Amino acid sequence: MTVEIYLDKKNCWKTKPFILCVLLLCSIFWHTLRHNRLDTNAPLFCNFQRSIIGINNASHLGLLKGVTLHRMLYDTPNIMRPLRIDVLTMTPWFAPIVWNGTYNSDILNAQFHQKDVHVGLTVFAIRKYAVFVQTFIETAEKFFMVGQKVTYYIFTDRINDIPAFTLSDGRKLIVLEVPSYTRWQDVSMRRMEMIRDQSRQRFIREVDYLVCVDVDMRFSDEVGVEILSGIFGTLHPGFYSASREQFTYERRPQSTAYIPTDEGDFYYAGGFFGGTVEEVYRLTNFCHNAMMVDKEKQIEAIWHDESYLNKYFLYEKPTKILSPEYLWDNNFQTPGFLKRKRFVAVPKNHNAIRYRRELMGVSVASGKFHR
Ligand code: 4GW
Ligand code: MN
Repeated sequence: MTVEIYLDKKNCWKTKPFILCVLLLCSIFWHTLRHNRLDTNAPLFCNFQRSIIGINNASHLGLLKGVTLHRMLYDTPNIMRPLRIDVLTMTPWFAPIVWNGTYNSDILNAQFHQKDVHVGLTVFAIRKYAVFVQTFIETAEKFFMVGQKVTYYIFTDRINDIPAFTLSDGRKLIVLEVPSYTRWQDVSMRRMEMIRDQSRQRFIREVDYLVCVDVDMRFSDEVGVEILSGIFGTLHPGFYSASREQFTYERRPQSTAYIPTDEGDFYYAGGFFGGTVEEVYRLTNFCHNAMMVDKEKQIEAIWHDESYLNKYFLYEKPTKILSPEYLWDNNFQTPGFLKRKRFVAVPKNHNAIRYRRELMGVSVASGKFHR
């Protein structure tokens, strides 16, 4: 069937504005697709190459660069010799668990360099937690994603307390001013909402992967691209040997974070998760919405954002899991299988650094590590 468009010269002035309108609408639609791919209702597109517009369309294949092959020298993998026999290195859903000795950084770095990957590291420093920023950034410069493109995003209500840093090449730091909350539980939980909002507004245009961590920490060994994957979580250092009934999941069925005692894989830590911007958006959007549903019902999950994170990971399984090497606390005795401590809790004087007791929703400030 052919469609003929007949333009009557006399009435042409009537159709022209119509065509212009259609063109304008098309261009607005196109622009929205490109820049607002994280709209809650919009479909999510694969964003591995930011340089390429994010719609799966055969015409984009033509924009892909040709493949260049690089020779690499390293020890051959041996089928008869597993790299670790003392710990679980693969989940039943085929997600690797990252331990020292299970991967080759040279291979991984080469792969990620070829893809020109850009990593965002988000951290919150609200109120007195601003004091942790200096050590956090200084140690990250030594150990976090060395040689990769990195942007630090510091969310704070105290922009004047964030010191200036000299950063290595390819790295930058962005301070995002955010409100503080009266209750400390909200300070911790609202991180989900703020990461979600910035994913949509900023991160999706600026980075490929996000790594979201606590600030009261120091890097003390390498944390590199081996952690990156679609969506990853970290084994909590207090629960790697616990049974599923012992995990401190939310156990009240009224809460959206509820997990029954006959379910659960691992107990994941709230202080270290990440993935592609799209996947982190999905996770943080879920957690924030679940918290809001609970807030309406005047219920709050036992371990706040960590409980909602554990609920999400139970049904949306992480594609990679970081061992406790990536989130350690020296209050625990070092087990024999722990070969490296890459990211370690900075001891804090709870009375000096945390909210005053009368401001807290619970009677005593108890760290999540000491239950
Ligand atoms: C009790 O008074 C508080 S204050 C508990 C958390 C507080 C807090 C947390 C804060 O005042 N300011 C702040 O920026 N945070 C952020 O939330 C900060 O990034 C911190 O690392 C994260 C989680 O809190 P946390 O490190 O104290 O939690 P745990 O004990 O599980 O490491
Ligand atoms: Mn912490």
